[in-house]
Amino acid sequence: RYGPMTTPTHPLALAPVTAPPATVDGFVKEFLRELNTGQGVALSRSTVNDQYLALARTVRHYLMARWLETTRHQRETKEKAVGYLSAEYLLGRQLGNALLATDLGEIAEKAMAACGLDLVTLRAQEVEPGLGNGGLGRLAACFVDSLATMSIPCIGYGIRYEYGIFKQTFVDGRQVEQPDTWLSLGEPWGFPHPEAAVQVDFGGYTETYRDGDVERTRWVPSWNVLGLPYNYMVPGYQNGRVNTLRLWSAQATKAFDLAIFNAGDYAEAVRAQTFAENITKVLYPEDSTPQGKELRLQQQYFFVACSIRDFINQVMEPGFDLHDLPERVTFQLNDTHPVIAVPELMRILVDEHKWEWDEAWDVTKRCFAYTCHTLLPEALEVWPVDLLGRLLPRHLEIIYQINDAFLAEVRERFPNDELRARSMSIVTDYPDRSVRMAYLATVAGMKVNGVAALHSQLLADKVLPAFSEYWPEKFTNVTNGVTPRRFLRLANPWLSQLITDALGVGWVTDLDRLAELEPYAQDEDFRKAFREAKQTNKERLYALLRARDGIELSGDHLLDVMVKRLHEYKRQTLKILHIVSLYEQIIHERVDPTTITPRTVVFGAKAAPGYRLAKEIIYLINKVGETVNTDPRVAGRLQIAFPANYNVTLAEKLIPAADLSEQISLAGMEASGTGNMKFALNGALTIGTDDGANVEIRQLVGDDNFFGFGMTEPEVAALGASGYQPGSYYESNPQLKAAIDLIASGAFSGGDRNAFEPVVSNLLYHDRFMALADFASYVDAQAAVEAAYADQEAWSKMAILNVARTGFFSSDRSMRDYLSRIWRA
Ligand code: 73E
Repeated sequence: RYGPMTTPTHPLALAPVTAPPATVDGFVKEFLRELNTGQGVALSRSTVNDQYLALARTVRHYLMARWLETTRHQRETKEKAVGYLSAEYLLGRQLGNALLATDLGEIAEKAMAACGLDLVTLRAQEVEPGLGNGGLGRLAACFVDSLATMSIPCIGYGIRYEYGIFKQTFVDGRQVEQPDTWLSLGEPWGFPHPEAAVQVDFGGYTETYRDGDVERTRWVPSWNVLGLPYNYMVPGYQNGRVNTLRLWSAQATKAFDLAIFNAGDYAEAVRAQTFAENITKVLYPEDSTPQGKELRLQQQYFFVACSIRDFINQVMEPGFDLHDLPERVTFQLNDTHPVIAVPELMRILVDEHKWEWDEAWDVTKRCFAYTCHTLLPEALEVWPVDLLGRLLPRHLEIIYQINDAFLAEVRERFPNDELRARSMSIVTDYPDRSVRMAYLATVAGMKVNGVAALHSQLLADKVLPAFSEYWPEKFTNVTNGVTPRRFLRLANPWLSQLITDALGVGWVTDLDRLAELEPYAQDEDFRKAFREAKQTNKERLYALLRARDGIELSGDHLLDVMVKRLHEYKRQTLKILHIVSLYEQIIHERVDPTTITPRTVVFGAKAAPGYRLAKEIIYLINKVGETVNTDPRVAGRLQIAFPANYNVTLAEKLIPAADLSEQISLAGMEASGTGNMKFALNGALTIGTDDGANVEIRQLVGDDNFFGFGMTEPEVAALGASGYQPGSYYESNPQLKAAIDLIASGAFSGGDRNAFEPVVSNLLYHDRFMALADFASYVDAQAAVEAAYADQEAWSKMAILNVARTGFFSSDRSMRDYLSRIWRA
């Protein structure tokens, strides 16, 4: 279909590709050429979208030589690569990052101005690729950024969803989801490579056959689809390297529709086509709680089958021995979503390459490592055997065989301990016969890591205790990180300039150097400049919220921000209880309003569309906001903003403006958090529990520069074991009672006492995440925040120390840890 690959014969074709001249004139020329011959419009008749697309393609040209060179170098040196397997990449906008990576920001700005255009407006035209839900997907995006910046060979593999995370709107305070049509105005960053398409099989049955004197198994699938790869550039920061992110899109195969066509049923053939393409149609909008849907398993197998095949195709040159695969790649499994890759590689080696089982297992085990991102039991993926057998019958057999061999080993090491063997079985019978994907990943992976120190400890002790006892050296920690390019240098140009003035530019790729800011905390002029940068960020945010959401914020307030997915364990309810309590105290004249620190609270949160209680909590926040914001009794003291559709683009404006970062999950529930790191790096102080990476943030910045509160994980466990009674906290704490009573009174719902019944009764009678138990401690910590904020000089010192002491949370450091603890292990 595509014709054979040819060898170039013209001498010009053999010269390396070069970038256009990095001058304003050179840039203008490229831009106009893209606009005229690429987009097919004259500048005078072009729309902002035309201009954005032409600009994106222009910047692409400057990266292209580096990309081709990186790829060529990789092919020739055959260095070991990281194959990052992730069902989600929450990339955020690409243009700004590409301009930063090429250092073309100023040139582009001048070039656009020379054309009568505004770079900021063109950048705002980009629809961010929201191919992830939250932290897990954003982490993958930070990691590939860091690997490119550190010149480490990596290919990121994932799914090119046609619809990313839904667009959130509010109608009468309730969340309404709209499809995310990110591709509809044209998408200039993806390069389709139909010549590298891969066929993926599903369904059917298995059968045995004789091959000489060995009996073998083969899979006879009943349907298939085609995986079409799109390559995306992952530019390193000003280092000449561009790695590749390869996202797969499903298409119908010829084989699939031909039979039906031949039968003369045109309509059926078209239906079949739609069926195939459904696989990559939409991102599942569940964060932390996967729903065991068949289509989701199809997505998972689809992208890993494409990716494993693709990687093998790339290394399979004449003379390459597949036994050396572990010397060429580690496939890092980003949670259990790609774990079906394990039986897939086994199937390729045993069924297709006809290896012995043990030989294949030895290679497979050395190819994979597993990162776990959760502790919530309901988040641990489990696939019913029925479903697996129907969709992937051969893989199910292979999983059984892996399990049998593994359990035989366990029984040999621990004879007469059947309970232990059963507790470690990959296949469970309760409540239904199903496969525990985390167990499969643990058995197959050479390493298993959690994402923060506390999380890795709890993972080993509580989620996988039998395994960590069995293979203590297999378990390790890599604390998450965030890319300083996007979340400091790009998102916060004013603070970045301050840091650069103090330290030079090296910090962008060496974030430990932020430690050198420490003495500046004592410098009055620096503190003043720091506060001015924060103020500028607040004004930028208020202008954006006015234009984007029609939200009017005013005043010189403490900016208190809680942005993250809406989930009970993250406890947005605790935050709203605190707000309601402040409000209640003012309107009932329990406090003198002039003694309260003026505060603006900003929420950002999407709820999974099927998560009922989470949506009720959104409704409550919006209704409390409506009431508080229009009540003259609290005017100038308290205001609430809940801009809809929190995403990476909004985060980049919100985080740099924040004074206070809310990280208030119940201890032992948030695996790590990464927003917490972004806020601290941007000079917000944290009010937080001893959970996830908060623990490490607090250790690094010091107790004096952190507002800690709440139960510790062992205290949570003890309270749970003793029988938690939320009602007793309500009864015994008048402030808490008054807040809950005010919500239940209809004060925020025009007198309707039932409006918040689901939230209120959940808190009073269930409160799985113990918000009521931590309420008193939270209120005390908030009082400490107010006291500290009253002394602006002291607050600035604390904020600067937060910046200076959190360089550890660069995702570059996370990558060094993966390299030393896992990928070279
Ligand atoms: O604590 C975060 C963590 O910072 C955790 O909840 C999140 O991963 C972040 C990065 O390590 C996470 N997401 C999911 N599980 N853990 C998840 C589960 C199923 C579907 C989508 C996302």
